[in-house]
Amino acid sequence: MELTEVQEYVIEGNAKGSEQWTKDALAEGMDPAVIVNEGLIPAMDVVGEKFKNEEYYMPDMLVSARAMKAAMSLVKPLIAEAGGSSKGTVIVGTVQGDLHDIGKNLVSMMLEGAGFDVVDLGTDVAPETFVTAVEERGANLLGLSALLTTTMPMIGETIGALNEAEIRARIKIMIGGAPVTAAYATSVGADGFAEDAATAVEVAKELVGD
Ligand code: B1M
Repeated sequence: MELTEVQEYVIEGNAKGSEQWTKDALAEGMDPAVIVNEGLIPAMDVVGEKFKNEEYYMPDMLVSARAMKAAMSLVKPLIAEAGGSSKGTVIVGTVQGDLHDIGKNLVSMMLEGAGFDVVDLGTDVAPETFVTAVEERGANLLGLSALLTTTMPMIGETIGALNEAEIRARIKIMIGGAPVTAAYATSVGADGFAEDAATAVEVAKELVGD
């Protein structure tokens, strides 16, 4: 089975196609991580390019996102299953004002796969909601995702809210998302930055001292 086929299904927004292709690929023994990293993610990059070039509009991005999610829902349990005993609890969420969740969900999935317990707060998460979760969940790590240059400052706002609540020292913070950089992470006082889901696992392990 060719990975270009599932890429096409995602690019054209064919959720039934991407789901069936993924079912067949898994039945043939394809590695779920290969499906994600070499099939689904590159396809979303093409969708982003098309949007930038005004070949695609919002509805096109949405149907592609749906096709990606249909495939991801099949690989997620398999990646999570590989996990093993808990390495600690991670709270993850996309910052306030930002509705992008595909990357954040991938990071969650890979963290679960690596043996972390993940508490996913979803998208458009207010700084106070992160503060409450850190206070209540006893987590060792907080993961903040932002996909828009306009919502990136909410990472700094969230870290500021943790400082104000005097609980910043309780938790390590990892950040990521397409516009986020290592330099930005340093500038807002995050403990770590990861450019993709695989690196997020490495950084998370380092931050919790695994
Ligand atoms: Co939006 N969008 N979008 N969008 N969208 C982008 C991000 C954009 C780059 C497209 C473009 O112009 N080329 C652009 C942002 C420009 C900018 O700010 N610089 C953009 C825009 C402008 C918008 C709107 C403003 C459009 C509008 O309304 N005019 C709007 C904003 C809505 C909002 O959030 N308030 C909008 C809406 C949407 C949809 C809802 C239609 C949909 C999201 C659906 C969903 O997520 N459920 C959507 C999509 C699908 C995209 C693109 C095409 C794909 C994003 C994606 O899922 N990528 C995107 C273009 C692109 O990035 N190629 C685009 C695949 C995913 C696996 O990668 O999310 O980068 P990514 O995650 C990676 C890494 O970044 C990293 O690991 C992940 C896996 O490797 N990572 C972390 C992510 N979070 C991490 C956290 C970590 C560590 C690593 O630690 C905690």
